[in-house]
Amino acid sequence: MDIELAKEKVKPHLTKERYEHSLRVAETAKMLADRSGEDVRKLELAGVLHDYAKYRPQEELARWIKSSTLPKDLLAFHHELWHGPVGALLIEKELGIKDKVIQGAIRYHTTGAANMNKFEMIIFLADYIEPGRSFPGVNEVRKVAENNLQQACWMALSNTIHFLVGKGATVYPDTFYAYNYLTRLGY
Ligand code: DGI
Ligand code: FE
Ligand code: FE
Ligand code: FE
Repeated sequence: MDIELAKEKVKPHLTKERYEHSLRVAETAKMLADRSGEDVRKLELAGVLHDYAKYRPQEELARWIKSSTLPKDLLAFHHELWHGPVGALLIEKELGIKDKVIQGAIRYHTTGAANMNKFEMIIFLADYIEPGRSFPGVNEVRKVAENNLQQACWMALSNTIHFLVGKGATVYPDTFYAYNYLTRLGY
């Protein structure tokens, strides 16, 4: 799909702020792609599309999880985690985008996953470090992301786990798997 068409398709589903965030994620992903060898056009598309399902009603998101092959354990965790996996499904059903690489990156953009590929790491990180973000520690992640995607992902995952545990929230297993995987690699 052409990038301008993707923007048109996404826009009515998002708030103005969320749409602008999505454009910044796309730009940041392009920047991170520089020396990665990844397909820049595809990364831009994934960035534009990554929050496609963000504002679907909770009941609709839950229905898609129940009626698809998506993991049912998602339903026992915070509904904020549902828009990635469901978004990956809906861009195929509603927009006809069947690209498994784009779908994988959208699916895991919130939780992360063990053994993420470079494309998935770039979208995961772009969502975390786009210029509109101001999490504590985000500047350190921005700096590291310029040279080391795996280390930057490890930092983002570690920050998020600390943040969630700090407020007594649950942490989805994929977030731990992603963290553990990169920790074992030495990051
Ligand atoms: O959709 P966005 O707001 O752009 O960002 P996102 O899809 O990364 O959502 C992130 C939020 O999800 C963040 O505030 C933390 C929250 N969250 C809740 N449970 C978990 C979680 N994030 C991760 N990685 N793992 C969880 O288990
Ligand atoms: Fe998101
Ligand atoms: Fe994120
Ligand atoms: Fe996002």
